[in-house]
Amino acid sequence: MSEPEDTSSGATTVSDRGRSAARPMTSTLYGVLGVVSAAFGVAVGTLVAAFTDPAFAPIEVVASTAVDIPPAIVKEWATSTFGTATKSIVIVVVIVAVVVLSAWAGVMARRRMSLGVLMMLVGGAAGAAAALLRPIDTLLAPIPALIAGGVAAGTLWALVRWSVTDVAVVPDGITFGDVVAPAAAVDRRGFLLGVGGVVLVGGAVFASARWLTNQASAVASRVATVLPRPAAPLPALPASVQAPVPGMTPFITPNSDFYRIDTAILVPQLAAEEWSLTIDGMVRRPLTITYADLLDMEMVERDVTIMCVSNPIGGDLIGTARWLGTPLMPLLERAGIEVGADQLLSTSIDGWTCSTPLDGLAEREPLLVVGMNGEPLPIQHGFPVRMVIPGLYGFISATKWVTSIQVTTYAADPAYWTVRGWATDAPVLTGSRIDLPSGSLSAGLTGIAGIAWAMDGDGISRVEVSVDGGAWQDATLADQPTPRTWRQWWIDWEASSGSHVIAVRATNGLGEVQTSEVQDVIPSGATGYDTRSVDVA
Ligand SMILES: Nc1nc2c(c(=O)[nH]1)N[C@H]1C(S)=C(S)[C@@H](COP(=O)(O)O)O[C@H]1N2
Ligand SMILES: [Mo]
Repeated sequence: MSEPEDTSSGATTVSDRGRSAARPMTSTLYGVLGVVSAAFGVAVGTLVAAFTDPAFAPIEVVASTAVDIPPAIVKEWATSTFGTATKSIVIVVVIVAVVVLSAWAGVMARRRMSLGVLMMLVGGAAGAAAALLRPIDTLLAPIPALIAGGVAAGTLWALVRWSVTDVAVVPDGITFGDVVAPAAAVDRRGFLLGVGGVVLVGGAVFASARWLTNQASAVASRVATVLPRPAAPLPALPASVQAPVPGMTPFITPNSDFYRIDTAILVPQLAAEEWSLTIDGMVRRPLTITYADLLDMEMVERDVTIMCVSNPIGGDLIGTARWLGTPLMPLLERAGIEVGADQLLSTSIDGWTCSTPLDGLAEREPLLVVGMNGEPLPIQHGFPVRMVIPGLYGFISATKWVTSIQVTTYAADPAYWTVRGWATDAPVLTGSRIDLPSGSLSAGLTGIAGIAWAMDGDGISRVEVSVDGGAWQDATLADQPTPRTWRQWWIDWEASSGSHVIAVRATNGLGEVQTSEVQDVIPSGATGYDTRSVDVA
């Protein structure tokens, strides 16, 4: 197939077209290919190391050995000069060395492909040698560096093949008509697609490696965490908190069944040793504490029910746990809140923000929590540290993976959900839910049972049930260890065959009856009675 002739100018020739399209494949471009190939190899090696031991990642392992090799005197000088930054500085030096050497390998590939490829392999072997010098002797140690070298060599070979085409090149300064020897020219498409593709895939590979490594360290850190005992441990809960109806929801929600709500696509992975919390903003003495500092503070246990504002009527975005943590108020007092502030803006490691009203905060006894039902916080519930504030919906109180608390104003710093139309002041509304009966039912005596809550209304004082629109009857209340947890209730019911509708309503400790007015979850929580239709056989 012949290309369509450009007829706009009689002077245009095929050589002219070649002249304008072809650029020489310069040493610089070869250098770029070398660097891109090496970076890709390092990314793959780092991912491989993430599955074995992140300490064997190619850059890490060379830097670690480099730190160990110099005589003590140099090391001492470096540490006193750079302090704890020594390791990071060595890592930067190693990265610079890899860039320079791989650019050189790329340039060598211009002369002879095998030379560039060989240099990449030698680089990998050097990394492997550094790995073998590590005190941890396992044959897995050199593997990431060897793979990195192999991948870099293969990538260089492929990239050069895609980037180079054998078109005659007219070097600058030579006018048309001179005799030009064919030389390597850039295949622009091949070069850009090749480099672009490798950079994209390499970036994704490296990001996955980093994520896996952090995950491993958060998991390891959680396993290694030993929680302190509270000064005054809570007694075990009496059986009387549980409604004695078979199949009833457990009073304490097991961690594995606890609802999870957050905006995180990947659950943040934060090791306790890497965690710190800063309290600043409108305070007289900003402060930062570490996990060890936190564990040294007064530890208390509290049974608290937390709930999501998005919980629909009858929904299950509510759960009760025995939390272990330290009271937040003493820390805020230490920082010294200035007049004029009206909210705490807490931020998680992944940048989610949460507004908590300062008004009435102290009475709620807010906690910085480290333990949940006798274990370190599960990672998805906020390990290493989260907030729990009784009586406020989670979106304005329960920041997981919390790393910063800024004392500020609503006007200055609106939070994540505030700018999306949700309320700033959202105490938990008194509510109730029917849990039983569930599933198929045959006529006879059975139990109706459920939960009711008023964490912001001094607990539950009464629960009433109505069947088929009949009179409200008082349900029996299970014990409630504190007004800050839900309360279970039950009632006997002689079920006759046919269809029935059950409704429930609760009264809080202040004597206020739950509202029957139906309202959606946005902006400050759903209202209305929970009802359940049952078919009795
Ligand atoms: N970092 C972070 N913390 C967060 C959220 C979030 O999106 N990110 N969501 C909040 C909301 S809306 C609720 S209801 C609770 C839920 O806590 P849980 O997942 O432990 O049940 O966490 C709160 N803490
Ligand atoms: Mo929520």
